[in-house]
Amino acid sequence: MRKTLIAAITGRANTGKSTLMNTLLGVKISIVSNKPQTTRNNIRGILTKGDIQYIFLDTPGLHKPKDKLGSYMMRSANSALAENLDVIIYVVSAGDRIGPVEESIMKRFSEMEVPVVLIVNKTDINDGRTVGETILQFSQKYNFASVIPLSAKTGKGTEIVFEEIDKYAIEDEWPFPEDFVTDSSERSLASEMIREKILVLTSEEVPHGVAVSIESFEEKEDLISIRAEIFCERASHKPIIIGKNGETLKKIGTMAREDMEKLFGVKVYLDLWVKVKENWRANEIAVANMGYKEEKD
Ligand SMILES: Nc1nc2c(ncn2[C@@H]2O[C@H](COP(=O)(O)OP(=O)(O)O)[C@@H](O)[C@H]2O)c(=O)[nH]1
Ligand SMILES: [Mg+2]
Repeated sequence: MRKTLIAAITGRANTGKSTLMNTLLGVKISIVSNKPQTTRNNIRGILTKGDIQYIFLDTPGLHKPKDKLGSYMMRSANSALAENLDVIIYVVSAGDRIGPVEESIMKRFSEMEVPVVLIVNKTDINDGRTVGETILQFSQKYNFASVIPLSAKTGKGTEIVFEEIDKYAIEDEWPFPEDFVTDSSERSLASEMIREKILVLTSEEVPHGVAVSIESFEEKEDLISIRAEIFCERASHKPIIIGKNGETLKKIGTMAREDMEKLFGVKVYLDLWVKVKENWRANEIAVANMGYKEEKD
């Protein structure tokens, strides 16, 4: 008997939602960085294990949007909660306090008829007391279906997530083939891998103003040849991304290529170009042109 389980992963920025999804899947499809607002789109991670096909929705962190890109991200995060979910996975970091973002999300949960599992993440860098206090605080505010302390980064405790969510799976045909890990296109995965390296290797406003566009993606027998353009929102950001003697751009390319080769299982040739598109994040049309637009069937 085949079952499916649709789970949205939600919570504020930087709590480890994408890390958790990658760990649960056993493969990295969603990018991770120590900067808030790394994830811009909802990303579906798919895992077929035993008789269950899990569909995890990784979402942008909930925050107060400051520009058109931020508004798009919040619409994505909110639309995930409007889907036909079997369970919600709410991720907080151990030590987090309940602020307005948490208040409003828990209020939203109370208006939905979906079980919510609370994940208290980052147990590897917090002591038991901090973890305990976080559990206590959040449990007093909302009646969670279960509470799981774990480390998404080390994987410790993550197997319990399956034990807790499996019971919400419903009898259904699997929507995706058994070996699918995501329904994101290879192009969009490639562009995300590049963006992740820029997030990791540059700082302050530079990475937040970056978008990556895949200009060509050619699959040859045992090689994928990719040409990508990196758009930054200020002329002054361009030399930062390129770096002294082109070293930063070279590093971005090498690291992104290694990730792609792991994910695609073939050699990748990557050609990167840096361009400037002033203030694109503030402009609705530019944001949509960068690929951040609502999916329409
Ligand atoms: N120490 C520790 N760091 C974590 C853990 N999970 C995520 N992180 C880090 O927290 C930061 C944000 O992670 P990310 O998955 O991008 O968070 P998201 O914004 O909620 O998707 C990154 O630097 C991760 O490496 C964890 O369990 N332990
Ligand atoms: Mg994320």
